[in-house]
Amino acid sequence: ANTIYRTDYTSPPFLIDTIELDFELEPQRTTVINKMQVRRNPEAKYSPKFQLDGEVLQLISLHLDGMPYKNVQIDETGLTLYEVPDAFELTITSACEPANNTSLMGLYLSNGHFFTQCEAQGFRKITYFLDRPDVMARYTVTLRANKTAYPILLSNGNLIESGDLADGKHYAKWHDPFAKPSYLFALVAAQLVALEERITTRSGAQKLLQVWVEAHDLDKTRHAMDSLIHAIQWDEARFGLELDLERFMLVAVSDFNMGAMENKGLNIFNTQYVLANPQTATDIDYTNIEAVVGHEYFHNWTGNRVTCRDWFQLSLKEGLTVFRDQEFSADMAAADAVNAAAARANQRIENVRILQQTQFTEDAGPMAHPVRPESYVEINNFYTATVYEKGAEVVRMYQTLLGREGFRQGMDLYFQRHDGQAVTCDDFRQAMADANQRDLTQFEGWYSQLGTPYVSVRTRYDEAAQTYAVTLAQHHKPAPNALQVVRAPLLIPFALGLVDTNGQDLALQLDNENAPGAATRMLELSAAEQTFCFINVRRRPVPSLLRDFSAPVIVEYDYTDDELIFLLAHDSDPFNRWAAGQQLATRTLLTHARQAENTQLNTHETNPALIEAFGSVLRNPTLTPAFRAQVLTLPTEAYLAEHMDEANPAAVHAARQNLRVQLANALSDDWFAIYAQHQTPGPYQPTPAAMGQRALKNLALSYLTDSEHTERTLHLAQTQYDTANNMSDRGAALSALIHLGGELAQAALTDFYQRFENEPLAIDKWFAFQARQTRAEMDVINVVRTLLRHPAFTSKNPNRVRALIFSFISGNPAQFHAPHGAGYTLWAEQVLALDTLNPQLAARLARLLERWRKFIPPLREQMHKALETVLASAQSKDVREIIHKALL
Ligand code: HT7
Ligand code: ZN
Repeated sequence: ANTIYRTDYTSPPFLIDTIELDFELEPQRTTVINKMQVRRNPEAKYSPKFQLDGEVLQLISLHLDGMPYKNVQIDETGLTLYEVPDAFELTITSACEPANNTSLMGLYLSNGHFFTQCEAQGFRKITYFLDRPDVMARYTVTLRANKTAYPILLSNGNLIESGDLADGKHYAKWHDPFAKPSYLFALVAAQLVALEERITTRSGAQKLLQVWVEAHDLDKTRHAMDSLIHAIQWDEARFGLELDLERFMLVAVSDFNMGAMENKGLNIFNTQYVLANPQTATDIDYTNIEAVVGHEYFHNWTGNRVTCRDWFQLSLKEGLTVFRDQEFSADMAAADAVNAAAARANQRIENVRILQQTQFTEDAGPMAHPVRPESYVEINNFYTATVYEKGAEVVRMYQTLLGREGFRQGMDLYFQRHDGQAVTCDDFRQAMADANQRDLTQFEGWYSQLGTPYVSVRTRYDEAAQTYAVTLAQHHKPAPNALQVVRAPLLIPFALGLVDTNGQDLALQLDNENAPGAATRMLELSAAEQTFCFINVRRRPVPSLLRDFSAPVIVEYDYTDDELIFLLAHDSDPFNRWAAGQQLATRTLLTHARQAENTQLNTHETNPALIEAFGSVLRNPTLTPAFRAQVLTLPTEAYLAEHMDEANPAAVHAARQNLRVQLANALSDDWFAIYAQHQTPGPYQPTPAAMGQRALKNLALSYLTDSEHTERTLHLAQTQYDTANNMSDRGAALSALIHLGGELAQAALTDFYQRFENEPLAIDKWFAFQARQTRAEMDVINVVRTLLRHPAFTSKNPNRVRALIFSFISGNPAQFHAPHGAGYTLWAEQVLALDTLNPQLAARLARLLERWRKFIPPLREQMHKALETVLASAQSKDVREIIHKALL
């Protein structure tokens, strides 16, 4: 298949200033009349031909300046027009088949209603166009459809006309005043109702906000609306950015490949990221909705007003917008919290946990790529943790280096320079540099180099001189598959503190300074190796390294267990306190995993120091419940397997389960006490404080299911299941019952299904709970196979596929990687089944085996066979690109 290279970029030879679209919406065959004003791009190389993108379209007619035009060639990628004038009007009539579109890209049906998804290249499945982000046009869209079946007709921008037509049809005409790339086009034709609010923005303008959903979901829209209002206010306050349209709409759709889409003025959301009431949504759902609603809204400026020149620049909008949504969530949590710093730290821990689990793994595997990739076969495969999560860390580093004020000035200059343009990551970096009069040339490496950088740290205390020298050296591990060899030192902001033996931070003074300064120092590592010498250090301190995770790197430093325990107890930086606990647990777990591999794991062997350190955190009333829950949550099995030389999921599971049992039994009095103390009586509240209480209480319940107090725990779980007034508690209780097994578990599963039969998002949870169960005596692969035949399972709904299949493969590694290899057969079957139905989703599933080389030989060999099986039959370029790279 064709590989597209970043360095091959050329400006579009033609520009399209306006486009008028006229849709005759019919499920089987929708007709689209597309009238465009086209002109040569004065800044591009002359091209004798005009090529338009178009896929799976039936061309009906083509007119140039009102006359039929015949000098055209058509193939499966689009149209080529020859000998066109310098400026002209082109009218193309074509048809597409929404009812047969299972890819969920372009125009498709979900629950019988029309929706679109155009990013990245779906618009070409709707009509012929220059489907690339640097062609920005003004859209006027007329929708015609049957009024009874599709009473609501929506598109981008402002409604300018609507009315009835003959034959029971009606129409609506929309105009978007802002020029936009085709990937931001959207339409919806459906039977929906809306929650509405009117707000006044900072400049005094009136805006209409709508959250459109199916009628039975109207009671689940309040939280999304509140999140939208908060996002609008936050962007005004933090970045001076106002909503620029008269109305802003969110629409929920059940069949959707990703989380949501930022179409101009008409954001379309996976129902999972809009719908919430206490009965159906967990605390995590509430948190995610706030983040995703914020994320899509923030794209209105970072992505829509200033967009990407080409898809290699995807992180320009995604990294920046993830950073913005992370800051929004942190500010929202801090605003509501008694301890704002703790609330922020909690957010940071959550973000970094995801980065380390997903992006670090990606960056060490065959799909490793820079934040600004160099090439792709299928762009949909590059909506990755690297582009999003590492991209957000890269943006965060500007703020870390330049300060909040400096970062804001950089943002202001970026909008001043580039509003209405399609630009590059370099343009963003230049705005940051110029606004702060700082040379950021070296910072380019963060965009162009793949792989997670390592920073190894050496320290030397000189008692006589009372100095403490910290040497930082940056290096990379060899890139997988020799993907990239050229490396230059990066500019790494490295936050450091020195903790005195009494647990207090030292005021830091470098050898070239006159007086001591703050307790945390932002060192700038710009060379391969640098030494920083601190003076007036009276005792040997314990270094607190990379505070608040100031850069997306892996720190190598030989802490003793005692030092980690000390930091866990005393570090003033909550992030590093958590990180110390995780490092301590990881160390113990990896040692035990190695023992388990050799069947030497003594299940009675304890690590008393670790248990005592965790117990102290658990009992410490000065720490927030949310933070205690973070510390007591052990690293995932996937994370641990990634840290073995050769991943052995069974050994990791045995080790982790063993430590859970130890923590459960040794601290059982504490867990029972915590469980009793952290109840949240009264109506459900999705506040950070209440969420923290539930997180810790439900963690206690989960540990207790692994304790020897089975009967007592069973009683707690059953009572919680029966009396819960919210999904967090009911879900946690169900999961506890499943873990304990037996008839009560079966009864609870049946009850849960009946209770939520008409709530697809809750039924997704029902599938996921079963797929993730880890009871040793359960053959979960057979549970999954049985569930695949359940009437409520369908491969056409991505949420259902993710709930059952993805949850099993990523959430249950020990069972998925069972030695008989049946998990891999299931994987191959499902990838191939999805390959023709929904290539984008199939490729995401395919990626779950890309790290096959990392595993122990018997598993590796079976995975290899499964990959070969898929390679032999896969059709889509999406899946083929993944398998091909995995096998390289
Ligand atoms: N910008 C969007 C990315 C996206 C997408 C969304 C839905 C379906 C397919 C998609 N392909 C790409 C989502 C975002 O980052 O905000
Ligand atoms: Zn985004």
